[in-house]
Amino acid sequence: MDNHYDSGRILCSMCTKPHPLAKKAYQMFFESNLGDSGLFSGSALLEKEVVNQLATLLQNKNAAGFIVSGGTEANLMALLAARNITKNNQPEVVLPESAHFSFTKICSLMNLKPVYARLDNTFKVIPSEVEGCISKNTIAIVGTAGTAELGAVDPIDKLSKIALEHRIFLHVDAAFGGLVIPFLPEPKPIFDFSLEGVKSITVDPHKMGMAAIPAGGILFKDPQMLDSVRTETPYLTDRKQYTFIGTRTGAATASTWAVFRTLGMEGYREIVTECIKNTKMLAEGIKRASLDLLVEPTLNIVAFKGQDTNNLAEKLWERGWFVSYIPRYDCIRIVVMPHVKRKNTAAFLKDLVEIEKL
Ligand code: 0PR
Repeated sequence: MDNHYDSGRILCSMCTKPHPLAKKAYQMFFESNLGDSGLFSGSALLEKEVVNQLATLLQNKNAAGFIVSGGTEANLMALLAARNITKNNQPEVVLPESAHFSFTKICSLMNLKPVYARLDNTFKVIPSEVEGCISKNTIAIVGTAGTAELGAVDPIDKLSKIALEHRIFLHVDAAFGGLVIPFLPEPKPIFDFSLEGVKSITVDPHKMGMAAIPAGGILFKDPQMLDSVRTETPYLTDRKQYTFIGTRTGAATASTWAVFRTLGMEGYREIVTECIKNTKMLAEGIKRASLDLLVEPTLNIVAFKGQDTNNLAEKLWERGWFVSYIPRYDCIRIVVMPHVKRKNTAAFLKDLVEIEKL
């Protein structure tokens, strides 16, 4: 009953078909448990190397972190660190209205009060609104580099300044954008550790990294920050654990390592360039069909509205196109992942025009 990315019809997913070598590496490391890393020191080394490569890509060779179960756990680790470092009895976190729903879960779990900052008409958070949301209880500010719904990139440079001025932890959720933005042509938004205020970044290999699930990534600017999320494990081969999940597969990390090694950063650039080209063609086709784009795409995500958008989404599903309908903006969202090829977007546009004519 499962759908497959190879059909080219999954237009609503931020995951994709893993690279062929991701599969091979996953199988080779099938038994590996990074929760007891002394037994699997090879896997632990691969994790270190992958984290170092991500750290270099995100402009801070000294950054430290882990390959975790996904963006949700990565964001959780960031806010846990921020909360533990800051120490406050009534902790609050300032989030853009567009923040991923994982933060709703995290706030509930950690008893954090979310304070939402408004967006501008390009769906990026407004820096002055963020500043206005700060109180004496704020333990962190979050910015998103590539929102799940529209691929918008918040003005992280401005958030960084605000965070420094108020001495508040800034976490960047680049779960999706972290492996897209570095490969865009200039001028591109700055969102990484080159901004002094950025203290942690989520970046997920199981999204645009083409690694096998579960491969999320969390990086901290300063390795000492990890002390704040350390748990003693008195009888394991390694006497401390940092990740929230205990027993965790080394296979997804091995798959990430293999894809990084095979594609290299140039390989990723080619894949992102192709996705962006395809995104632009799709966006042009949607405009030609007299439908309204919500916003010009920054990343490989297109969002548009029809006369009756919900109904249009249903018709597309009936024809086997898996698109997302986003109630908040009353729009259809398409994520142009590597499995979505030119021929698929062309066929999609043909069906879209036909449905609109009926
Ligand atoms: N932060 C951002 C910006 C995200 O886009 C996501 C997930 C997360 C955090 C959470 O990551 P995990 O789901 O890895 O914990 N973004 C996708 C979304 O919610 C996840 C997804 C992927 C959904 C594939 C559907 C799907 O088919 O849209």
